[in-house]
Amino acid sequence: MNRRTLIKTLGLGSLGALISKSRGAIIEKNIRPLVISTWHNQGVAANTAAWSILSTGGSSLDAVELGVQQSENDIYNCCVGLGANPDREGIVTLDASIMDHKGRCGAVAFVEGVKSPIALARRVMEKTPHVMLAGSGAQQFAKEQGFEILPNKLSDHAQKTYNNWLIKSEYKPVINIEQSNKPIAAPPVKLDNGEFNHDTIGMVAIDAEGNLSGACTTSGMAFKMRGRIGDSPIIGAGLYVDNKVGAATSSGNGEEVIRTCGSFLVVEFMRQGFSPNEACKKAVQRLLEITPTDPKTVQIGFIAINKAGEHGGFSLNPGFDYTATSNEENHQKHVLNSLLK
Ligand code: SD4
Repeated sequence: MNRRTLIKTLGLGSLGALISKSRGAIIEKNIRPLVISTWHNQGVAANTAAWSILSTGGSSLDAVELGVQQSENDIYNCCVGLGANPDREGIVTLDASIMDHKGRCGAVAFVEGVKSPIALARRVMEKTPHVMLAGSGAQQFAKEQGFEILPNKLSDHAQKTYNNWLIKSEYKPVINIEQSNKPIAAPPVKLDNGEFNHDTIGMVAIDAEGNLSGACTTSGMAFKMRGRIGDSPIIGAGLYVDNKVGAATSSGNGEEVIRTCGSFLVVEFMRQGFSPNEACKKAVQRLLEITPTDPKTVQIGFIAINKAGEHGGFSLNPGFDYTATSNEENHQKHVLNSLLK
């Protein structure tokens, strides 16, 4: 009996107790609540906040919003929120998306002066007939919704990093800027080169009711061209949730993720019965097949959970990790396997 027949025969596709096939063995779990987020350094603070909601019976939607806001509020974060690195004109522009178990989604892209783009993305989802607002329109909507609009003023560390960048003005994304050999306590944490050690945060969660949600928020690639939008606010690229199957999110070079509809692809592989780990690996393999970029020069990581509370992830190059929190795991760090070594 093949996977699909098995799932069909057992009627599990619609019941939600997904079974995934891993290394020949059928695994069935039912772990909930559960939250995972990209990277361990910022993931602990984010998961702690999300867990405060999930562990008391709250919804995965509230959990992921509060979770990723920890990174948005962290003024030392190089890659999330208004303290992050700017574009090449010296302006911080933010991207974010959120999606819930009902298939509702909202996103903002290329937005300036908004402290919590994820909260704004949620407003787009809940208060408008649209999915995505960008640029000045997103900012206008933020004002209408009572969000404070802050002037563009770089944080001290972003100003310093930007000044350094201006010397050569070379756009050269650095892979694994997040990787550090230092033990991670609380932010801010510096890398050996003196730069702050954080990244885009993507988070997916399942609550006690079994409902899935996800959120992703970022300042995008540092020193990007003005107007550039990455994968993080694009539903299906940086984030995707299907309440019958699972949820996935990504971090890394967004252009590569957009090209592959990465998070959607991960969820579709889980729908076919692959475990979160295998689904992420297959999405990275697809990416490698079609990318016109030298794969050694870019980094991409996907992380995912399925309806049964299994989680996993896979990256293109080594050095990527994520944080898992459930009744079984206390902000556990998981290092991703990678396709290239
Ligand atoms: C982007 N995926 O804008 C984001 C950035 C990121 O590590 O994840 N950086 O492409």
